Amino acid sequence: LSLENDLWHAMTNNELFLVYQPQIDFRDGSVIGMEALIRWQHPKRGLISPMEFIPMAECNGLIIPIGIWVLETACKHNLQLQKEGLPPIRVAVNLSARQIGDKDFVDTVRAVIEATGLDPSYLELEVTESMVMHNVEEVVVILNSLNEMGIQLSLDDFGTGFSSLAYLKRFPIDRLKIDQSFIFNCDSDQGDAIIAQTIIALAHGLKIKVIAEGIEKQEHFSFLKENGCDEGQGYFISRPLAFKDLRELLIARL
Ligand code: G
Ligand code: G
Ligand code: MN
Ligand code: NA
Repeated sequence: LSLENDLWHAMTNNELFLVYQPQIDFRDGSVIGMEALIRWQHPKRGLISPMEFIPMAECNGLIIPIGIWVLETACKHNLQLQKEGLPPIRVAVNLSARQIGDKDFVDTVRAVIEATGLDPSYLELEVTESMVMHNVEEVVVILNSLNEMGIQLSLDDFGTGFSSLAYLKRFPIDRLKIDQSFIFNCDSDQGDAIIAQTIIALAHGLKIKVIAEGIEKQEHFSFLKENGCDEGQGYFISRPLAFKDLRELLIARL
């Protein structure tokens, strides 16, 4: 009867699926990446948000097999696009704390890369400040291994956690993701505008890329483009899409 019990069967029953939100390059508007976002189509309760079941999976350990499934599915889908001759793009996968903390994590990622055959530079892993600020020394070793494999790393929800800026230069991070809470009013609130501009300057000072999320309207888009943000995603550009719709969007943009 419980949702948690149902989650044990969700993967084997094919109730989990991924949607993909396109990410664009501000210089020319081209799609250069996509973020994989998990969904659960529950047979009785309908569509369930990851906000509801990911914390549950974190708690009972199911996040480990679910996380592997997400990684495999995202890599396979991305490779499928490349095999169809579409311009190669990255796929970003969200991680949770328990995955990074799993002693087999790096080996698992390596195995998925080898099994699928995706060029690791087209895989991006998203971590949050809170995930990496625990056990900094251990996390640095793990992130360095992933970086050496050629995988890209991004720091998600940047600006909302408690990160020590001193650690930023120790992590082999390729990209900061400006949290959407700073984007919503970046065109009207002076404080949010300054924060967004400062994160862009920080990233560029560190010689890494910066992507904005939660771009919902033209004003957000224009503000970020004018302020030198490298990349962006949000409903104004595209909602997260089923894989077949994402594929059609890419073909239509050829
Ligand atoms: O897509 P959106 O609503 O609804 O996602 C809600 C939250 O769930 C976000 O914090 C997002 O990072 C997280 N999330 C989405 N997909 C995954 C996933 O595959 N793994 C993990 N760990 N978190 C995810
Ligand atoms: O925590 P993370 O940044 O991974 O989660 C991204 C979340 O933001 C997902 O729930 C995704 O569906 C949602 N999202 C994507 N684009 C927009 C947007 O333009 N506006 C809002 N409000 N949410 C968005
Ligand atoms: Mn994310
Ligand atoms: Na985020």
